[in-house]
Amino acid sequence: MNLFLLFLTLCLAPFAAASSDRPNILIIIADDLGIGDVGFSGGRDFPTPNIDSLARDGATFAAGYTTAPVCSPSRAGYLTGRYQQRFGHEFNPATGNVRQEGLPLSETLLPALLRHAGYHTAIVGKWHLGTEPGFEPLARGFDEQPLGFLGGARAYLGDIRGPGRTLLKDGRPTTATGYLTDQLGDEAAAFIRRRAQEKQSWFLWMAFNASHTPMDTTPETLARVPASVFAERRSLAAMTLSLDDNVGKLLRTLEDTGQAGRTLVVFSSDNGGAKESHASNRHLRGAKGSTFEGGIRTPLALRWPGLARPGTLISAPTNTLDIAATAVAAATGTVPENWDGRDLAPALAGKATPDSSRPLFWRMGGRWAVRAGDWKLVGDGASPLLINLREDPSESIDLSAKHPEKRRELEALYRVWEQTLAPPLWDDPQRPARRAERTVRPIVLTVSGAVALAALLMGARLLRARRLISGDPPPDS
Ligand SMILES: [Ca+2]
Repeated sequence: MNLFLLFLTLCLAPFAAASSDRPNILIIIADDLGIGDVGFSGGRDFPTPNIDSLARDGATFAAGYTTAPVCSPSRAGYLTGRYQQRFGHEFNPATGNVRQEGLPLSETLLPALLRHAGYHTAIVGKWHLGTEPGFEPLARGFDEQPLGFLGGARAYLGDIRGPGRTLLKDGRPTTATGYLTDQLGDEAAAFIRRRAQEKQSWFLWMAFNASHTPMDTTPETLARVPASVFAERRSLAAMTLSLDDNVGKLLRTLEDTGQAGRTLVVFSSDNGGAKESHASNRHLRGAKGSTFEGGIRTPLALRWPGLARPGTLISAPTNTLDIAATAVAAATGTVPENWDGRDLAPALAGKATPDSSRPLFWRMGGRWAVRAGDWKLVGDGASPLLINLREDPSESIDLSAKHPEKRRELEALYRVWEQTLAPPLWDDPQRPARRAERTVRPIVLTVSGAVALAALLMGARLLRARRLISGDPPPDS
């Protein structure tokens, strides 16, 4: 136990015996969904009534953000309440069947803090924060793992096994019995039912891998996709219908067991919608992997009976670090000093107005951004762009020349923040591909280059086709 936890244990000892006066906390995190894939944040082409009910019965965030445009660093930030670059977790871990260390052991995670505050803690679903001994969920503050896997991607059909992919129950291999999203939902619902018998408050990190690739669906959900959804997006729609069904399963279980009124429920994605899965970021520029809005904005809703009135709208830019801070404050009454988020409870209760000008930051290698108020400086290409998001939500007009003082101001904010960060602990596993993207363009100008590129693309298509046939998921991302 590190010194911080020891200190916390001593401080929170009086609360540990009975925590039923504090809300249960259910954090639902979806994978690679954009704001156009969920009804409450503007999705229109297929219904998500259960997810939308959280927004209707609670609060929505007009500018909800993740802290990274890809899976693992986003989750590292969410679960530590700190910008993940502060401890070097800037990139995804290595891709494929590689065992790798993950979220540094120096960091104390939200479940560990909640457990020390007397909560019973559980994880269902995707981890993606390390597969080596000592880095798994049960070593990082979770009391139980009803069902999950350690990697960043996994097939939804079939009993696929391998490092990061084998389904686990409390760290031990177990069997896939059906469509993965349904099996995860069933195990989470069973957990909620079990905990209804106990006085102790609980925390569940419900990490669906839907709707990350591979785009596995069932005939039943595909048949429910409206005819108007275009062909390439139908698998994403079916997977998201299943996700919504299973969110509904959890919400009904809360109702049926009398726990809905004392459970804080949050829904978000882990990064913006992915192009390859035909997710939708609506009018936003960019997609998963980018620090333009399409890579970092998320549908974000929170239901907190007795605190947030139905239909509450928070306009101030808000990120998942704030959600983590709100959760830990709900359980312990305070937010750790070294956390970056703010407790949203006063704003949700209508007792305070969040500071809209507070700067938010992003960095993933050469891709970075800072937002303060309506202004954003984004470096995701050759030259940083100065954007006014109120006037230009699609980030198409660079105002650097028109407002050089604003550009200097944002750049200075960013540089100061960057001084507080640690060097990345590992390299970007996607970097060789990105380097290839950059170097391949001039080759297209020559005949031999065109032939080489065609061969490369054909090889990639064949590899992808083989993966789809074999049910082998693509590299973690
Ligand atoms: Ca993701």
